[in-house]
Amino acid sequence: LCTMAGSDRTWSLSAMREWESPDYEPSLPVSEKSNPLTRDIDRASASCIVRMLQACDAQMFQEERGDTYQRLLSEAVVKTLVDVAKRVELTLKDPQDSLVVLSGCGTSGRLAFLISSSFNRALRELNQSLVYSYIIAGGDRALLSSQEAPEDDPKQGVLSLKKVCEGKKCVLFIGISCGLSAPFVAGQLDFCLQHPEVFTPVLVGFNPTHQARDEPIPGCTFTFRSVVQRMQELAKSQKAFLINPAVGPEAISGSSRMKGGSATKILLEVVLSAAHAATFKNTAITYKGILQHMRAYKKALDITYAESEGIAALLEAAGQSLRCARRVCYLGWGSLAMLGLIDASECNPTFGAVTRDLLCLRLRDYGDVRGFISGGYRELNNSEGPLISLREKNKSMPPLSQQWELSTKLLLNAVSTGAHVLKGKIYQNHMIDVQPTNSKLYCRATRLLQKLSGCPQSQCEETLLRAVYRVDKLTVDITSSDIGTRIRTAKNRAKVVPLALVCLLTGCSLLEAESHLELKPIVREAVEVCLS
Ligand code: F1P
Repeated sequence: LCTMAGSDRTWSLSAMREWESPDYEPSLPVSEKSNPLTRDIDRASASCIVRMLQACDAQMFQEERGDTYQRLLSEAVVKTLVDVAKRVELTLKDPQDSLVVLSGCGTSGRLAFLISSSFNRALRELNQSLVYSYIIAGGDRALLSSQEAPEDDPKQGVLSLKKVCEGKKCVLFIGISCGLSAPFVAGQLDFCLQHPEVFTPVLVGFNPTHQARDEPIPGCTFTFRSVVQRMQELAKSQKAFLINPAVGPEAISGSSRMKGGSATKILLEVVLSAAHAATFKNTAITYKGILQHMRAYKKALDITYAESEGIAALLEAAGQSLRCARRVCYLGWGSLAMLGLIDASECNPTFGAVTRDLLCLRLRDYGDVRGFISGGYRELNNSEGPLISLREKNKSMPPLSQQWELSTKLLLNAVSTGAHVLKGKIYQNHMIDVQPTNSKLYCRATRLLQKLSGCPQSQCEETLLRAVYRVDKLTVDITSSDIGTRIRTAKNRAKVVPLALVCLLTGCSLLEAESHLELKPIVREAVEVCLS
C-alpha cells in the first residue's frame, strides 16, 4: 500500500478520523489505541514513514467534531488554558510562599523539567523569584534513562511533592499523565485534593475523563479515574482544572513520548508564556491570544514537515546504521541537545533498543541511539545536582525558540522511531519488544500477546510470566507473586514479549523460542515466520 502510494500518500478526511468512531477499538483509551494511519508502518519506506508521522501529528490540531472528543483547539480546552494561565499569573505576581509544580513520569517528567527550567531561566533574567519546580518519578536519574517502576508508586509521588512544597502556602500543582494513568501522579493529585487550602490541582493528559485508568492501585483506595471524577466535580468551581484534549492514537501504539509529549509541551508553554506576558508585559490573558499561540505551533509543525524529504533521508541513513548494528548519535548544545538526550533515552523502553539486543545486559546503558550535550552533565542544572544550565543563547526562551524546540522534537522522534521501524523493531504499529517494567506496560504486553496470538487472556498472561521467569513450568511462588515482583524480574530480561509470542504461536519451549529468535534477530521477521 505504501509503495503504491509512495511519498505522495495522503489520507482522506475519513481515514484521518477513523479512530474517533465509537466502534474503533472500543475497549481502549485513545492513548492506547492503534492508529489506523500507521497499520502498515512496519513495511513502509522511509519517505512513507515520514508521511505517516506527519498525518498522525496533524491529528493533534484537528477540529472538534460534533459530540466526539475535545481537541487541542476546542473552546472548552482553550477556556481552561486561559483560567490556568490566570492562576499562574497570580503566583508570579505574589511569589512569596507560592510555587507552580510540574510533575510526571517518563517523558512527561522530562518535559516538566525542560519547561520549568526554561521558565525559571526567564524569571532569573528578569531578576524575579523563581516559582517553578519539577518532579519526575524515579528522581533525576530518570531525566536521562528510563525508570518505569517508580511510576507505579503513589506514595513516592506524595513524598516528592511534600518535599518540593515544604513551607509553601499556595501551590499550583500540574500533574501530567498522557494516558491519565500513572499511579505516581494519581497519588499527588489525591494529596492535593485532601489539602485544598494549599493546593490547586491541574491535570494534563490526552484521554477523555471516562477513559482514565480504573485499575486498583495497590495500597490505595482511589484509582486514577476516581481522582479524575473528584477533580471534575471541583472543576465546576475552579478549585481544580482538567486539560485533557484528545490528540488521536500515537503512530506507534501507546508511545506517548510522541504526540503526548508534543501536546504537553505546547499546552504548558502556551499557559506559562501567557502568564509571563500578563505579569511582565501587561498583556492581558485572552482566549484569542491563547488560540493564536496554539496556531503558531501548528505552523511549526507544518514548517517542519515541509522538509519531509530531508527528514526521510536522515531517517533512512539512521535506519541503515541500526540495521548494520551501528549507532545514531545526536550532538548538540542547550535545550535542543537536551531534546536529543531525551529522545535517545526513550528508545530503550519503546523499542527494547538494547545494544546487540538479546541478553546483552551489561551493555544495556549504551543504546542504539545516544545523545551528547556540549558541556556534559554540568550543563543540566537539575535539582539533584550535576547530571546541565542551558547555554546563554537560549536563556530567555522567546516563543520562537519554543517552536524551534518542537520542530527539533518532531524531527528526532521521527528519526529514532523511523530508524527502529526500519530495523524491524515494530510489528504493524506495535512495540513488539516492549519491556513490561511497570503495571501499564505489563498490561500492554499482555494485550499485545492476545491481539497477535488470538489466544485467551489467561494463556497470554501465563506465557508472559513464563518468559519473565524463563521457565516452562510455573511454580506456585511465581503464580502467587504480585505484579511488583514480576515487574522487577522483567527489568533484567530481554525480549520477554517476543519470546512469549513465539511460544504462544508455535507451542514450543522457551529454549526453542530463544534459539528461534537468535536465528532471526529481527523480531518482526521472527514473529512473521511464526504467524505464517
Ligand atoms: C508516562 C510514561 C511514558 C513512557 C512509557 C511509560 O506515561 O513514562 O512517558 O513513554 O510509556 O509511561 P504517562 O503517565 O504520561 O501516560
